[in-house]
Amino acid sequence: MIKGITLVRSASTPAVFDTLVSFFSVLGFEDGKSWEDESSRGRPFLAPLGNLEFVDALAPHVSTGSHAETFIEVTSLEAVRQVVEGWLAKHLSAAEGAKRISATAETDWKSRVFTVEPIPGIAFAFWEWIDPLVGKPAALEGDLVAADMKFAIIVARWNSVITDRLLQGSLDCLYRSGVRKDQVNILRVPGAWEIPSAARKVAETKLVDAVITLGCLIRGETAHYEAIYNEVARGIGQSQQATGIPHAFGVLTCETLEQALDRAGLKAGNKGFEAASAAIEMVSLHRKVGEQASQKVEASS
Ligand code: DLZ
Repeated sequence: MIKGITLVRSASTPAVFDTLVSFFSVLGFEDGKSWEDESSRGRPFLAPLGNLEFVDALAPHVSTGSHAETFIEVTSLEAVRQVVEGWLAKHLSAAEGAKRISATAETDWKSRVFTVEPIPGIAFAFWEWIDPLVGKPAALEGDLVAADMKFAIIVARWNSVITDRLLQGSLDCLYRSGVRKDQVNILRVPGAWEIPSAARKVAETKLVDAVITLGCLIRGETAHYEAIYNEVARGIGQSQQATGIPHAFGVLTCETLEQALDRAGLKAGNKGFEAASAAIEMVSLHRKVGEQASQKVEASS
């Protein structure tokens, strides 16, 4: 039944309102729907989680000097601090800015916190758990560090105006994640139909950590669209199962060329980038599962 919590804070003047809006706008909150009527205006800032917390006796102890009523939990306190310092430097003198932000301090509830007063007397506390896994269900997750990974990219020539863009997206993702050119083997095949065979051949060599498959089928222009699509998807899946090497699926299935363009970097992201990112994550996850298994074996022997 309960859906969300809105804490309404009235700003004492329009200038205070504008300052608070300016400050919160740089912090990465999701924008809510602004509203305005004859006598007032509002600007919501949305957070993924919220809770209303009553405290008996003392408020959470924060040894930072300012008394904050609003505590904002973050996942990268140092990065948030940099953004806050940037905002202070832009709006205040260095001496005044330094007075408005506290040092980052450890709390007695296993967290780190700093407070900041974008308006004198209105303090916000930003904090993060020292152990980033607190409150999360224990789960293994791959990360996106790929400096020591090798990839094959299988790219179909058919609809190359699309698949070339997917390839650029994949390479962009790999290079930004630390992969060097010599760690990427690009294989071109005639059309999507040929992707599974090439994917399997290269995966069987075991010389790559993952295979990224890129192609584009357009329903209106593809005879036996369903038959081709099903076989391509099945073949890529089978190659992944049979070889144990992660295969990322970047084969677009679109109604029109326009839709394909949107998914190849125009309006709806670049599916080549997403496929490469999924490939990196899966290689990382495979490695972590392997490490976990060998630690368990060591522990039991
Ligand atoms: C033949 C064909 C058709 C009609 N459409 C597509 C398509 O939309 N996308 C694609 O990647 N390939 C297409 N092809 C080519 C087949 O995938 C295959 O390359 C040829 O049938 C040769 O085996």
